[in-house]
Amino acid sequence: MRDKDKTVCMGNSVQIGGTPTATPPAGASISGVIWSPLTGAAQYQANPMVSPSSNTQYRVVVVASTGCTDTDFVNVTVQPKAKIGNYVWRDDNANGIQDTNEPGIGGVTVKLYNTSNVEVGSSTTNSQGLYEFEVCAGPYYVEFGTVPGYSRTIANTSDDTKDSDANVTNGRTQNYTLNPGDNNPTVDAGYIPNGKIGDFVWEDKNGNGQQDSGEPGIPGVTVQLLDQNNNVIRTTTTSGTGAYEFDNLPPGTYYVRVTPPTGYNVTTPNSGNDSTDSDINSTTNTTGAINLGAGETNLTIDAGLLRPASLGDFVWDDRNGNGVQDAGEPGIVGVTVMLEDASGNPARDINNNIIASTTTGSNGSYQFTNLRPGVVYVVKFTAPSGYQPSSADRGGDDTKDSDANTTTGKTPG
Ligand SMILES: [Ca+2]
Ligand SMILES: [Ca+2]
Ligand SMILES: [Ca+2]
Ligand SMILES: [Ca+2]
Repeated sequence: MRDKDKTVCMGNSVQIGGTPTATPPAGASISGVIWSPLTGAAQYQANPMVSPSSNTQYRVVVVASTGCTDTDFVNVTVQPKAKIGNYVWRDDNANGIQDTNEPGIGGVTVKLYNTSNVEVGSSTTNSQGLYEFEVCAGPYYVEFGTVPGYSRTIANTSDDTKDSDANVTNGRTQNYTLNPGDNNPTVDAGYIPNGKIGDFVWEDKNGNGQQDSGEPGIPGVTVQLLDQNNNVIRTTTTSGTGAYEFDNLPPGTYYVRVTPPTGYNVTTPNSGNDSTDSDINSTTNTTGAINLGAGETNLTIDAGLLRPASLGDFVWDDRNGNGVQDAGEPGIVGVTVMLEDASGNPARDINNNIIASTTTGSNGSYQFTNLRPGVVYVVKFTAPSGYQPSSADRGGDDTKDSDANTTTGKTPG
């Protein structure tokens, strides 16, 4: 009756017996069964469950109502469990390989599934990063959980005994077929400490490209993080103090793009100390490539924005010749006013375009807008025929005096 023999995984139960096949003598019936070495009530059942800890031969005696007996045997073979493990580690150099000095990570959730996607075991790594499941033979896969502040490293790089086997996205491994008694300690997962990029968008009031004391942060500015393919992967806005941060970043190449709010332009980038300069290209509003290492915090990625300045305001008929705008002295219409730079060349605006000259309006007023803060502008007045500039900087009130040099017509006087 060898076909009644059974195989069972260590620790599991198996039913033995089947339907008793002994044929009782005519007119008799089977009155009972006695199994050994079972003890307790189960030994009188036709089909008891057994869970032997080693290979066991069970004997069954079938007793007929006439007192006749028949004896049979069932062999139960106990298969040892298989082991699968064993390591979760910190892949500091992000190469997907367990290198010397890269430590284990404790407390990581590890689950074992059968190939019907039923969870058959759950564990956490110990303080050395080790885990192990002991299971019956079969096909399985392992799922490694998430670790706050870490990303999974690349899987299946090379040497299976030293690589990571967890899919970067879902933490799952391939299927492994375990035979009785197998031990597979190659199922590992590496995690890379995440990094951080930040941190500041400010108004570069003096236009020097550096964060100077008294230059405020700009709140509510849109900041985007781009991956190495220039795809936007995150978007944030600056805080009330102009700060921003992208955290939990795996190592890699990134770009940061800032959208200047209406009325703002980008200041000159890479002007001096990197921790306090602006890193945004004024054409693309985007930084150069930022290569972020594993666990690296880079808070030097800042953006200085400029608000265009304006300049004016008045050409007047200084009737009493005292160089001061007195009551009753009218503006002069149609005076040509132009801006030059410090070298006497035509001045450029915040967008680097040459600024056209203007003429004073009906009340003698003029204004240049869209100027770049921090730049020296020289105002040049061309006196209409019959006029010449008053003496400059008289009367002690710059809001009411004349600023043009009497010979050149240029400021300062
Ligand atoms: Ca490594
Ligand atoms: Ca491996
Ligand atoms: Ca500045
Ligand atoms: Ca910088």
